[in-house]
Amino acid sequence: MSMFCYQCQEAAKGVGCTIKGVCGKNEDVANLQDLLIYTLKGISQLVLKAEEANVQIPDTSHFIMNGLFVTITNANFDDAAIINQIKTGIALRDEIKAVLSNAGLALEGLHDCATWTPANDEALLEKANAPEVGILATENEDVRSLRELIIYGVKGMAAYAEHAYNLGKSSDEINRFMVKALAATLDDTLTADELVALTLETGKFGVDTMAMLDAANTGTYGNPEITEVNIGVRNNPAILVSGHDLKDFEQLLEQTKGTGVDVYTHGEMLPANYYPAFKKYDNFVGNYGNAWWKQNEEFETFNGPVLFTTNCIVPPKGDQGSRIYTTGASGYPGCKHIVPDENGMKDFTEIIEHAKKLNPPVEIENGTIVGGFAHAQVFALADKVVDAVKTGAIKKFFVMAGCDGRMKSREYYTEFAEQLPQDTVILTAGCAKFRYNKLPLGDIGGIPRVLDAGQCNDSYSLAVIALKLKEIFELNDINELPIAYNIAWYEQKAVIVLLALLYLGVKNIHLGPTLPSFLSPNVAKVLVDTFGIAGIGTVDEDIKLFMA
Ligand code: SF4
Ligand code: SF3
Repeated sequence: MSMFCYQCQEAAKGVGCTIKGVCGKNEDVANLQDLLIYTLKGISQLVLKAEEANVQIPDTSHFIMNGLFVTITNANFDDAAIINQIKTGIALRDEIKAVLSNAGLALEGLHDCATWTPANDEALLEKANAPEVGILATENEDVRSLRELIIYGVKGMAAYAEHAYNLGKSSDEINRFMVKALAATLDDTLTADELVALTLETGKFGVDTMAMLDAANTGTYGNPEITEVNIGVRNNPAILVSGHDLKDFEQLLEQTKGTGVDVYTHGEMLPANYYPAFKKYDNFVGNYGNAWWKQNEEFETFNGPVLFTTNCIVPPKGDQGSRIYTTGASGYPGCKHIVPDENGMKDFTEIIEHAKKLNPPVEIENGTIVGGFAHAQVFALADKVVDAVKTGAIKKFFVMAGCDGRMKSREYYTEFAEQLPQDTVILTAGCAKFRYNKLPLGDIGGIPRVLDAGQCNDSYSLAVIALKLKEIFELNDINELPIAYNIAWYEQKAVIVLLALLYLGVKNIHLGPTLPSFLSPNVAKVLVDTFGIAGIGTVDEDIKLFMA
């Protein structure tokens, strides 16, 4: 076996990718990502030592956050970039060790990840392939399952924390938790019960992180509002922006102003259309295309350059790579990566000049879609929504947040949305929405039957809405609300969203299209017994079950 990865929903054969990732990640990149996580664990162990001894050390929080983010599915395929990050990590780790030694601390009992040092690049690559570095190094499958569940949750948390960081918001408690969680995965004395408790604590910090990002996004760009988003095109050269980072999006809009170059969103950037601050740019045209996995096809007809601010990247087809740019945690070999200056400002001139030389996008759809139903907008409609529930016009809400993906079995979600009774409303967030946000599902007394809160992190809005309804209806338990959860997952941000919902006490979540490969039978049983987590069945059966 040359690699082992089972962190996403498309893990080969529902077990794990062992030769090459279904995502396109090759064995070198997979193993280097494992080594990067290994390096972060070593740093974490030292950070905890410094904390215990009350010794001041260099700040590691942004490095750890970014390192975790780089390893998320479809974020970064660039082996050279990951090697650099590992080297920087080792240097940072050794700097901390020097500070601790100077403070008179005996550095005993450290894990190999905190002591191992590569003599050269070759040794580094060799280490990446070493069995002690990979996921399978933990032999007990239940312990491995819990450790990886925690790590994937923390990866999702780190991604959201980095977007907030880019907008000037961070939290010492959240940063500290990431360190604690990473170090805990090295601790062989922890029992399964303690790891389960840590999993729930991960969910708690997931809620805090999403709340922090929500405050950063809405504090900077205003509260998302009901918006009709144009999905057609104009006849100007244009740039397509994908990923989740709003700060990057704002900087690109600023720099394209008055250049004659239009800007469109793709995939998870669609919700940028809902923010008041971006509406003032008249070169911001709307959204082009669908979820991430259709990008090869849709980038072909878009014609212009594409900027990835985060995941999900699909390996470019043909010469598409020549007009793909990456920034932040994302990366792809051969694609130009744009780095910020010391003030976080990025120069997008090259992309803008590139766009001017290319043809305008070809129209693949036209008309509009509606979205912008984050918490503030829904609260503004609260009277209407509450009335509709009281009169029985709305019988049930379905939270269908999460991710989309390429598996055929995801057609389930389109059919499920189509076949839901007319007196139900879908609450969505994340790229899962592309399975049903263009269906003519109508409205209930003016309330659209699909309410899109935004990106996957805006699942937080859906939780805030649920908690508000619980308060309005004076219920004791969030599970007494007429809300069912049928969530689609793909990558690790969906893992933190799931853990956050579990922490908030939400029960009976259905998760599909398949349950995570990284859940061992025993760990899956704990989730089923304690939280009522279930997979999906057929559309008919599931609708009957949910409506009963
Ligand atoms: Fe396979 Fe998913 Fe890992 Fe890619 S991220 S290697 S598809 S399990
Ligand atoms: Fe989608 Fe990648 Fe998860 Fe942010 S863009 S939801 S899959």
